[in-house]
Amino acid sequence: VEFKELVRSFNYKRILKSDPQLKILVILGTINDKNAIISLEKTHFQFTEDELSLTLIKDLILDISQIEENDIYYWGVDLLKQDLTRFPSSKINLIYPATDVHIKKYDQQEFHMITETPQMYTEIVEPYINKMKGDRIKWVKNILFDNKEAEKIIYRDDDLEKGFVILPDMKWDAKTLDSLYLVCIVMRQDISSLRDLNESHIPWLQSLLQKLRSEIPKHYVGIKPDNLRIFIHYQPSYYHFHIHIVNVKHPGLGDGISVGKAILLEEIIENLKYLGKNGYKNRNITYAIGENHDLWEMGLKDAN
Ligand code: M7G
Repeated sequence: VEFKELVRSFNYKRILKSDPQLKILVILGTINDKNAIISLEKTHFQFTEDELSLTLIKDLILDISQIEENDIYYWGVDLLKQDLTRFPSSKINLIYPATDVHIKKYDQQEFHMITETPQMYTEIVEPYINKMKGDRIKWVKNILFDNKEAEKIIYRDDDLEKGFVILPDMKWDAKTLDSLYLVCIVMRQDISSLRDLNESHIPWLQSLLQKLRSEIPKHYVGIKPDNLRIFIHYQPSYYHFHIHIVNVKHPGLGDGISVGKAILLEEIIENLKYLGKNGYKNRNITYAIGENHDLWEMGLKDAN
């Protein structure tokens, strides 16, 4: 079924999240009696300098309703010219059918900083990760082995051990360079998370990092190698090793690039030099976790 048709048959249940700063609204509902999540994110202004200098401002701002004025100050709301290709109103994401894990992730919740010890990892987290590796990462397998999103891939190395693909992240509108957001997914399937990295991976990670910095600027004019913030998440939502690549000027969506969630790839490589052959399995790792995360009830809440 077509995306548009699915969205049209969405029945509202409740608001999961409404963020005035990010201008994001996430709504829970149903489509054909199955749970669905729609998120709307207001788009960034895409006018270029050239366009602005050529266009009359009255052609962009179609109407204004004044709120107040005082001395030399005026404020109000306005109606901007909209157009699905050039000036869309918002970016829309749909998850359908949405699982409980999806719903809980977006829902309001309390967050806590916890320190995960190696023991907590083996007793609580590792069994959970193994359980989460099936259907939930189908989209990853689709990209790697089934030509999904193939035309969007900007770099591909099919080597099953060393290879990886780079493509636009689902969070990105695939256009606004200021919010450039790419994801790099590795071919190998033996790394579920940061915990599986050790010193044997250093040369591979170094060459991967170098490829990211050399390949991406070739595809996005104006982006320089040092404009890329390159990091991974712990805990990630998906347990197949992947890397986030974001324009350094983009403050990120929500907690996506916060400390306590995002770790620079450079930082990881540097750490691996000192962590020995068990790598990140040996360390305490401190991060933020929401009470809705399954790991919270599974034992992380009793941890600290
Ligand atoms: P994560 O750290 O596991 O989870 O990153 P997060 O969603 O909490 O950040 C997974 C990354 O993959 C995120 O940046 C997602 O937006 C992105 N992503 C997720 N899915 C399901 C897709 C997809 O189907 N296609 C693409 N291109 N990106 C996706």
